[in-house]
Parts: sequence; C-alpha cells; structure tokens
Amino acid sequence: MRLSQAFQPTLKEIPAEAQIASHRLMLRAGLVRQTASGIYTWLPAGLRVLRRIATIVREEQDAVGGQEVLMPTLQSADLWKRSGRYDAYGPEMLRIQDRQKRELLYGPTNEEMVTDLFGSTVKSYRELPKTLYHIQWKFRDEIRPRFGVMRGREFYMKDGYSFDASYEEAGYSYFRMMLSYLRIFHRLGVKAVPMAADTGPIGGDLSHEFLVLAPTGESEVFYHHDWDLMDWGTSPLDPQKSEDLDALKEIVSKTYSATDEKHDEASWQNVPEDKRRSGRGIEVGHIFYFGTKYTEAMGVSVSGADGTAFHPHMGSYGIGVSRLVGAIIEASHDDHGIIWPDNVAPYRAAILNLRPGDESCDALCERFYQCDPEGLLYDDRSERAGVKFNDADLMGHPWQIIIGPRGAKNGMVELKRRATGERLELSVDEALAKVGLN
Ligand code: 5CA
Repeated sequence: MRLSQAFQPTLKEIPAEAQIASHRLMLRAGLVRQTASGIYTWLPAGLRVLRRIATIVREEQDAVGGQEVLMPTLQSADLWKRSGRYDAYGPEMLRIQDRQKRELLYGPTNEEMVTDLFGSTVKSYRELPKTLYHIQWKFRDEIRPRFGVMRGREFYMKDGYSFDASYEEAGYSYFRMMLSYLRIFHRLGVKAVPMAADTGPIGGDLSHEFLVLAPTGESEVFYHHDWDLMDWGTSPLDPQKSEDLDALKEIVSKTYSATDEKHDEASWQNVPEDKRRSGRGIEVGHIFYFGTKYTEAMGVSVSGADGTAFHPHMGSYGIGVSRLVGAIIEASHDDHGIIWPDNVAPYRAAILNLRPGDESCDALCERFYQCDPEGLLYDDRSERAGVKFNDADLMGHPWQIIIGPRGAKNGMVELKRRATGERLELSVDEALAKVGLN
C-alpha cells in the first residue's frame, strides 16, 4: 500500500477519553474510530491486524479438530428461554423486537444456539466427539465500556464448543483446547498464562482464564515463575496424544496460577518464595467445562452403545479476538508507539522514501515495494524525513527500510528493527533477505 493513497488517518492529538496506552495508540495510529460508546469502526490497518489474529486462531483450532461454522449475531429469545438464561442474563443482553413483535437478542455468546444445532443433527455416540467454533461479533451492554476495544460493547470473539460422551473424554477436549490456546498466544507474540478462574454466569466446575501480563490489566493475578519460562512454540506436547494431555494437566496442577477470585493463600505458601510472581493481567481467553448443564436443560441427548440415551458433556472456549489487538499493544509498545510482533503486524515492513522525486531513491523504493505491494507500506508522501520516522515508529512496523539519496546511489539501504532499535547498513540483496522479500 502506498501511504500517499492509504486511508490511514493518524491523529496528532491524544484524545482525552483514552486512558491507557493501547487505546491512545490505536486511535493515534489510525487502527479504529469510535462510532458510539463501546462500538468501533475498524480502519484498514486495524482490520488487517484483526484478520491476522483470526487467521492464527483458525489455523490452530482446525489443527486440534475444531470445525468452523458461522452462526448469526441475532438469536431468538425462545432458545434462551429453553436454557433458562433469558431472564438470568440481565441488562447486559441487548433485547430486540422484530416487526412481528417476536423477541430477538444480539448474541453475547452461543451455548444455546450451538447446543440446539448439535441436538438437531447428532443422534449417536458414534458421532462424538465434535468441536464446533465460530468467529463472530458479539454484543454485551457493558455498564462501563472502557479502554477502547478491550472492553467494548460490540466485540469480535472466537467461541468454540465441544461435545463428548463422558467426563473423562470432555477432560481431554478441555486440555487439548488449553494446548491449542497456548500455541495461539505464542504465535501471536504474547505471553498468556492460564489461571484457575471462576466460572461466572456460564456455569461449570473447571475453568481457566488466559491472561496477558500488563500493569494496566483489570485482574490481579498470582503465578509460579515457571509459567514465564515455558516455551509453547517448541513444546513437544502433542494435542492428539492422551498421555501428552495428561502431562499438561500435571503441569497445570503443579504450577500455581490463579486470578484473585480463585487465589488460595495455602497453596501460594507452597510456591517457593523466589518463584512467586504477582501482578496484573488482561483476560484474552476463557475456557470452561460445564458438563451436561445445557444439554440437560435443553433436552439434547444421543443414544449410547447400549441403546440408552445420554446427555453429552460440553465445554466452551472463548478468545477475545478484538480485545487481543489492544492487549498485544498494551504488552508491546514504547514511548514512540506500537511494536507489532511479526505475525500480527498490519504490514511486515515500511519503506521510507526520504527524498521522493529523487530518481535513484524512487527507483530503489519501487524495487522493494514491487516485491510485495500487498504486504508492505510504502511511505511515498512528500513529508519531511522526521515525520516519516515518527509515523513509522507510531504504527509499529517490525522493520523500517530507510532509503535516502546518498545510499540509493551506492545501492545501500538502512534497515531498522522496531523492537530493538537496531540499525543496519545493508546492500539491497542483504536487506531483501533480512526482511524475507527475496
Ligand atoms: N461462552 C464463553 C466462552 S465461548 C464466553 O463467552 N466466555 S467469556 O465471557 O469469558 O468471553 C470470552 C472472551 O471474550 C474473554 O476472555 C474476553 O477476552 C473476550 N471479551 C469478553 N467481554 C468482552 C468485551 N466486553 N470486550 C472485548 N472482549 C471481551
């Protein structure tokens, strides 16, 4: 994308309502615009990040046997009356009436709808297990929307649902999903620790939240330092192997971590003092096992091996895809702007033309740009170099390819790594290789 043509409205003034860094940076860098309280338009660069996150989530969910569907945002109130949650959910649910005076709602989550879908389709234990997921907009009429997309009213969520024949099988689905989550957050370039958590209005008796550690997080957390040291990118645990899932369960039970609601002083005292860590975290995912709560309430059963019907055991698994955009920035920024991890950056690199109109500068910039016009942002504006440096730092591109008239004449470019500030003087071929454009 050529910046001179891009819809990339960066703001110079910091909006007063933005209290935390990620919110300020998202507005300043032109990722989102607020249209109503807790409701945002995603601008091109922000939408690119949102899509990259969703793609990684999708790949890792498919890798553990998840099957993607797309359920609607609007749901019939009747579904929720069957589970008993229509009245229980309270004022967070946005209730709507259509022209026939039928009651609808904008879905805050999809347990009811997916249980109904499953029940009308799956009839025998032989068809189990099944895991369905979708990535869809949700609405919760939060009493206090704040921190931009981190606590919005309309937000983008991946929600997945597993159906199993027994408690034991459901446990494997649960820990398989935990492993999938650990891989997802690793690929997104953030450290998210699974913490024992309350189940809240979703119900159930086994639940973990995944928290990205950041001082501005809304939750207080306590955890064993070993969680900081685990590397899920190189972990040999295989989600398809029961013994590996047992090993993960063992790690979870032996390595303390909890949000403040679940924090237990006695177990905390068993963590060696030099291994105790506490701080604040942003909840980016939440997984639950809740057994037959919904299948029973909604009258969904399948026939077992001996012919008797039983209610399948369920779990549900959420990831806040739009919240993650804010959480990643909260965990990865400095005084100059965003520092995007490579896998989620809107553009893999920016090309900064320091002298547009200079023949050799223009030619060399074009040469880089034509390698990947879709994946690169070419700052071809007739602005001062200082403006371009500042905007590139603000927008957080992992690499800056800096091309000035002197270097261009000798076929040299400067490469800056945003995360470290490191600057390299390289030949064209070396620079292409370093950024992965060759
Ligand atoms: N049905 C379950 C899991 S599928 C569920 O809804 N879980 S949840 O309530 O914990 O939401 C899942 C994730 O969505 C949360 O971990 C959080 O990352 C994200 N989320 C929840 N509320 C908001 C909100 N108001 N704004 C942005 N993201 C949110």
